[in-house]
Amino acid sequence: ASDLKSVLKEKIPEQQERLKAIKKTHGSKELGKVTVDMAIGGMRGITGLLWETSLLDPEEGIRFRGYSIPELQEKLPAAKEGGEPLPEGLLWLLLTGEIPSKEQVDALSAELSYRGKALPGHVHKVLAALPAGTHPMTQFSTAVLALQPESHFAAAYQKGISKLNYWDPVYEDSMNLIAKLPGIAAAIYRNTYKGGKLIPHDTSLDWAANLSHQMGFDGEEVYELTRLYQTIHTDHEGGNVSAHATHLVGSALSDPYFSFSAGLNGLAGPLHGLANQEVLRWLFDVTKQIGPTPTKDEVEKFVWDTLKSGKVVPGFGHAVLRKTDPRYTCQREFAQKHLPDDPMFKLVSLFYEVVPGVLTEQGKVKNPWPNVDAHSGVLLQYYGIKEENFYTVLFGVSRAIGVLSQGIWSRALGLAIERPKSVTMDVLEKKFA
Ligand code: AMX
Repeated sequence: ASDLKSVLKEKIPEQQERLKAIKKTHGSKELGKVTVDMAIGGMRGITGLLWETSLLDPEEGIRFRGYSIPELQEKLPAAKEGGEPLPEGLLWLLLTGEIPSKEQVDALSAELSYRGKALPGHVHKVLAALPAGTHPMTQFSTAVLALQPESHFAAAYQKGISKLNYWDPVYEDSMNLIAKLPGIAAAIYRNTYKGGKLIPHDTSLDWAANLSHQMGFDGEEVYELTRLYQTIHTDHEGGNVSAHATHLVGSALSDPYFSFSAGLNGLAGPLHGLANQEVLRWLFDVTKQIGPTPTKDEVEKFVWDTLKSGKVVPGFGHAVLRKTDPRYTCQREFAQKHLPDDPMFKLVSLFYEVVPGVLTEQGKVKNPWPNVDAHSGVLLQYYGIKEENFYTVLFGVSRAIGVLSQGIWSRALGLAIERPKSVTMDVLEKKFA
């Protein structure tokens, strides 16, 4: 068998056995301890989730099924010789643990193209009914939820599907949803910024190029950026807000439409996915206040002013990472290759020189280095995607690939409904009195 679903299906029994064996031999062993600080501090440092598709190392950054970003750029099939990876290849890898061949990726591109061809008419009506000025992330989450009536899983559950087969309709829903996201995102973009004139899906293009094309941006370079962008934003292990929200809601056996819509609502927060929008606004503030080519000293003062006014420096810091995000680094390399003289790229580079020193001197942050969101907006600007409050939608399209892949595995592995214990302040005071 060489289609994705068959390859995945073959892998499920061995992984079920593997988990059973881990539970049997290690089930009662301790993974760590929980302190009061952890309960108060966003559960930081608690290891309490199973997430197969990716793993984050604080120093090295993300690995997808064991592969770093530079390894993926080398190993995953590209649209053209030596080009950026196709996100369809990463989807294959996340679901199966195997690097696909170019033929397998091409077949998956064609399958997604087929599944994603048409958006149901009512989704357009739902979007049109929202008031003008509705944030693109609100539109995005609403559109995903509007697709929920198509859920195969919800229908199968109503008919009484056995838990052994949950993964199958969850797979169908996830693939249908991933396939439709470029069309949804592009419709939101065209409605919000381009007068509502939609551009039809092009069946000759891969999934990411179709996203760019339907938004109105054509050309091999912007397609390459979209492929890279859509590959690197997919997954960042299980505890970040969008992944965890998707996982949590899915654990109640809410279908992929419900659970991914929940993940998007979390991604819309300024401390998480909305940071890419905030970075751009912040860069514009600098150029507005100081001019297009600020000096190092001026930037340093601007960063201090941001901190002193009680705001965060967007695009810097991370809950788990302790080094420069490799997702930042690969975008920087893309910029060095394709837009080395762009003034906005130079400004971002200047911030890379200045901000870590200031944050270190301030002495509060655990990680002074830039994350993925510090760089993405500047690349999009360069290719004409100027509307920064749309950026988190592009992040969300990519995030679907990671969190829905894990969602399929969560059902295949029979993971439990999430229900951690909470306490009151009263309990804490009495317990340690
Ligand atoms: N600017 C200013 N202060 C910051 C900061 C930043 N970039 N990053 C952390 N801090 C502050 C925290 O607010 C906290 O202050 P407090 O003690 O007064 O509450 C203190 O430093 C310690 O925080 P931390 O342990 O280093 O970080 P965290 O795990 O609590 O938070 C994160 C992580 C990402 C929310 C935080 O670094 C931040 O707000 N960064 C800016 C927003 C951003 O870029 N978010 C995107 C992250 C990547 C993503 O999810 N897409």
